[in-house]
Amino acid sequence: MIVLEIVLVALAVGVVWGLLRRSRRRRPLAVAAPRAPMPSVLVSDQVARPSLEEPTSSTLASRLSASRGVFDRVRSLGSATNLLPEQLDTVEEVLLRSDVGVDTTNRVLSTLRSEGAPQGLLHAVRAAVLASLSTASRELSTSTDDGRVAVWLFVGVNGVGKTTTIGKIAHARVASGEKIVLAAGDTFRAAASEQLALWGERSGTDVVRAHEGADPSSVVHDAVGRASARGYDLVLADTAGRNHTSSNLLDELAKIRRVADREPGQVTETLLVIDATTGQNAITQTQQFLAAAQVTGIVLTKLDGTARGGIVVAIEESFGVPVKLIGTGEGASDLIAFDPIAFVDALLEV
Ligand SMILES: Nc1nc2c(ncn2[C@@H]2O[C@H](COP(=O)(O)OP(=O)(O)O)[C@@H](O)[C@H]2O)c(=O)[nH]1
Ligand SMILES: [Mg+2]
Repeated sequence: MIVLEIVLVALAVGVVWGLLRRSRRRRPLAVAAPRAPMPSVLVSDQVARPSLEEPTSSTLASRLSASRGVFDRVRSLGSATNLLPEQLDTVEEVLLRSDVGVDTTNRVLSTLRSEGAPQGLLHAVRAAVLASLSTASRELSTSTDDGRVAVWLFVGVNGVGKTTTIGKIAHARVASGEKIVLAAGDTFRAAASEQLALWGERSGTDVVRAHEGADPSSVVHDAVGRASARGYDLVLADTAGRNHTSSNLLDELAKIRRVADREPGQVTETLLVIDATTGQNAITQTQQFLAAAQVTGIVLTKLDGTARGGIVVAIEESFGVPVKLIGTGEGASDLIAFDPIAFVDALLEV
């Protein structure tokens, strides 16, 4: 009897133990689902170095699709060689809508009238637009006197894309082995230097920054000192762009430039950044800055978001300052050297 009782108790204990184990084994399974997305990996990835790779296989033509769309009607005239008045009207309307400006439009039309279109209208428009673009060098210079550090200053009104452009350039140049320092010279808002610091972190670039309201010239001065001490190649200096009609801003830019150009620094480029979506307003901004800032080249941003791509032509024809870079998106690799032929073909090629 006692043996039987012991066996029964042992069996009961075994069953209860088994059930407990099963339920214990099940419990973690039950809670595993909500715990699975715990973002420990994501968090450490973000902190370390988020990937800058984007799936950008799109062509220039597709990036410029809105501007390209404006030229659809010219493209459809294609190989017409006998110029009818209504065809010239179409060309005129399309050129004006694309924002190449009145002067360029008139010149293209008079070229068409005088020379005709022996190889077809599209070919003639392409040649005339290309002839309106600058023949000045579009190289970005880093060549300095011995022992000095090249500085590129980025100027332009608020929101045009200065900080983003600096981030993109840092990304590309660091990837090709250059050593760069970013100077957070927009001290107007703390968020501006944080934005630059983020780009610095993403591309693995040193950033010199100061507190909100600090003297931007001293930030640039410190960045040049740091680059010089470490034997770096280039300083990319951000600036504030609050208001292009404010003479204070232009005075401040002149001061930053003086400081940046003092040994061991040497300003080799002053790049005016312009937002292509502002169309003819861009022309007014260009005028203001050219007068004050010794601009050596233009960066035209946001060409992906506008049908007014012709503004490139208007700017170059009006001012003779070459567009050196164009922005075609918000990603790190959406900045390319401006190539007139590739650009005009992206708009006009069938
Ligand atoms: N679509 C598009 N957006 C851009 C481009 N360049 C800059 N941006 C955006 O424009 C906004 C302002 O840029 P930011 O660099 O802060 O301008 P900043 O005030 O001149 O420094 C940001 O949202 C950028 O992502 C571009 O080429 N294409
Ligand atoms: Mg900025």
